[in-house]
Amino acid sequence: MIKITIATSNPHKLEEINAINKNPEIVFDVIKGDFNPDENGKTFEDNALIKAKEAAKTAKTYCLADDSGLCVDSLEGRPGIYSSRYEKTPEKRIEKLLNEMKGLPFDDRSANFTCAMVLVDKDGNILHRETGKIFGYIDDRAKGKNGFGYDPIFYLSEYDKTMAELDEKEKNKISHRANALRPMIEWIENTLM
Ligand code: ITT
Repeated sequence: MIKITIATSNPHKLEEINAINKNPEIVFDVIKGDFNPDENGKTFEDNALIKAKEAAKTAKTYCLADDSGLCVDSLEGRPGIYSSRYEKTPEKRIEKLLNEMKGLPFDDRSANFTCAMVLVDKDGNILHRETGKIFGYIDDRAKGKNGFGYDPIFYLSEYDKTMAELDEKEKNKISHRANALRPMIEWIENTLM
């Protein structure tokens, strides 16, 4: 069995990571106590590494960090790495983004969720990195109750639903997080087990 600490204060991430992982020999646990490192990197990858290294200082296990966000093409990639700091609450973040995009036609509403993952050893040395994406569009209003964050406005034309209207199983098959975690788990199975 291999124990991996998830370097996050966001309980949704642990839930989704546990749902995506199909290997019972890999056990994910969340970092204990307050966890709020200064995410002052310039990319998702930089910020994932900051979180993973910080977690390793106290966890003393393998640590996996997920830095993720929503990148809107017509806003030059914003909110991007600032997704969680765009406004104070998830509802206000959605409202701000919808206002910024008011009146833009469908073709100008393309976006992607990106998830950068980095795995470090107990001393904070980088072992492996993966990045996953999912492509969609920003809807003109919020729909659905599942998931978290910007899911209610992330529209997937192949389902004719927002990410928050998909059931959790479906989201965890196709999400940016799944697209990063699946190859990460494969690497762990092939290299550490
Ligand atoms: P940690 O830094 O402690 O992991 P966080 O929520 O602040 O928690 P990030 O810095 O990676 O995490 O910011 C990610 C933000 O991007 C998150 O708060 C959401 O607003 C958004 N986001 C990430 N993944 C998402 C998803 O699957 N669905 C909807 N929104 C997502």
